[in-house]
Amino acid sequence: MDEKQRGIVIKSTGSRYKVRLLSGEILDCTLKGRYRNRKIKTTNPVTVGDEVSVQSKASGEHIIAEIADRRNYLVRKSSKLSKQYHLVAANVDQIMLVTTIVKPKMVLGFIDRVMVSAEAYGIPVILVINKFDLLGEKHLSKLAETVSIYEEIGYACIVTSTVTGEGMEEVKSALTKKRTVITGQSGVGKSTLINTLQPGLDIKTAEVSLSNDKGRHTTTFAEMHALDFGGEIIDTPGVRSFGIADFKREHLGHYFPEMRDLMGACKFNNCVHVNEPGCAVKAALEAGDIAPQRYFNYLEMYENENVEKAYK
Ligand SMILES: Nc1nc2c(ncn2[C@@H]2O[C@H](COP(=O)(O)OP(=O)(O)OP(=O)(O)O)[C@@H](O)[C@H]2O)c(=O)[nH]1
Ligand SMILES: [Mg+2]
Ligand SMILES: [Zn+2]
Repeated sequence: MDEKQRGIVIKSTGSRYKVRLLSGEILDCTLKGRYRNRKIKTTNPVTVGDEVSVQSKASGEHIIAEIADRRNYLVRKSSKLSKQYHLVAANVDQIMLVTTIVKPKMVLGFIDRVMVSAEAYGIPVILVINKFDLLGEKHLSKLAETVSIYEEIGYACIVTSTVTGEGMEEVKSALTKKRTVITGQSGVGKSTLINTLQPGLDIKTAEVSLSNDKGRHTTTFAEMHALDFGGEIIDTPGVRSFGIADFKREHLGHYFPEMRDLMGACKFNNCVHVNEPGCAVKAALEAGDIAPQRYFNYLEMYENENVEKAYK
């Protein structure tokens, strides 16, 4: 008789999936028939973090037979123009967003786009600014400004270096007993951070190319790794941002905590904080209580009716 066991997807490479059973055993699985997501159109039906049940055939084949409802998930557009989404990960407790001031250079608006998606899905974000060892005097004000903007509105920020070990204890305690998906542009050091936290994994990493200051998409598939100090982390390929499957620009202000806090204070209850008179958000901006660059990025996302900018 076929045996059915519950487990969690820890890697997906297109048509093959690695599933970790409750016992800890890891099985190589395929998917039963053509499985589709009911709620959103996605190019991949199953993603890392999915809870599944696996049928093991007498022949030795293992087949994913069911996928449990997701508590949350992150998507990105599968290509620049397509309306289809690619599931990045599911059932996570938090997002660790890794950025750098240099190598690669911080991309304007990148942090905010990821944070807006995370807010839309109700997933907490920890901001990590890596490669502290590379920062000279002239970069320190940018670092301080970034940390202060995001701490002010309630995000935890950790400054790290995998070279000097700066911030690594803080990262460890933020990850303990949680399932975290790590994200950020290619080359910021996501895989290196995981290798530093969990020696022995030996995840492949690669240098940021000198000519264009960009990473090379060294990680090509998302994969979940168990952490000895408790918790698990999902390494993902570099992205520019996530999407929101049912994005309505009228809701954008709800995804900026500092604007959400002012909800109800604007003269019009459907104020979108662009040109309306009596707007509390614009008043807060003028009073210096909202960071100009946050508001600028809000406008940019609002005007483009999209959170997800084309990424390379
Ligand atoms: N100087 C310095 N270099 C670092 C640090 N962390 C990582 N690196 C280097 O940055 C380069 C890119 O690191 P990866 O870990 O491959 O970057 P990634 O974010 O996983 O990139 P993708 O897999 O392409 O998304 C490697 O050469 C690392 O050695 C750091 O704190 N300081
Ligand atoms: Mg990587
Ligand atoms: Zn307003």
